[in-house]
Amino acid sequence: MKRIAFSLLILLAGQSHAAAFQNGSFELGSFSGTPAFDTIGAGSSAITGWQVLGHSVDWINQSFWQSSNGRLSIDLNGAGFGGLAQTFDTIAGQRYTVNFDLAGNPDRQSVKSVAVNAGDFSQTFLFNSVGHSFGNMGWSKQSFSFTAQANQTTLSFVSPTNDGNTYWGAALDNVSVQVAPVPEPETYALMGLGLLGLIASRRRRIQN
Ligand SMILES: [Ca+2]
Repeated sequence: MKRIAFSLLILLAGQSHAAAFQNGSFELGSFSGTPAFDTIGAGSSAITGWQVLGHSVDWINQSFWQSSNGRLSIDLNGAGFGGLAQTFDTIAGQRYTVNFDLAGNPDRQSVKSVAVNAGDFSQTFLFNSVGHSFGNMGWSKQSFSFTAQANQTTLSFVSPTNDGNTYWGAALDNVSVQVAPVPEPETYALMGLGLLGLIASRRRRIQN
């Protein structure tokens, strides 16, 4: 009985600290709506669940430019190079898939870049805003997977400060995080074969 009560306590304690990934579409928070975008400075938590990094970001209403999901989206460069980060609960060693929609501020038609980090994953994504407009943003679907290194993971999207897009950055919307699908048995078989090959080549090297 005592053991059950203790287990329950652990379960409840775990739940009270739970911070699931949230607000991936940037619809929640204290958006003023006047004018058609808010410039949100570093350290602000106006956008529910997200921390603003770098200088600032613009939080943009669909009356200014087309969003990809819901009413609001992000220009990662506000009044300077900015970024967003969110920390959420993960299981160490578990693989997750992140999907997001990427575009770029068409007011300055150029290639936008965004450095994306989560767990063991780090990559710069590019979007060319040439030929796009506020009414035709050209939102593109992006996806990657990462392995959680701890029981919390920080997902960040940061504008590199050297791409010349100071006030006209990459645009972001519709971020989601899901547990990655388990690989098919065939994939495991291939991974096993690869591993056997590696062991064999090691053995050869040791013998030589
Ligand atoms: Ca949105």
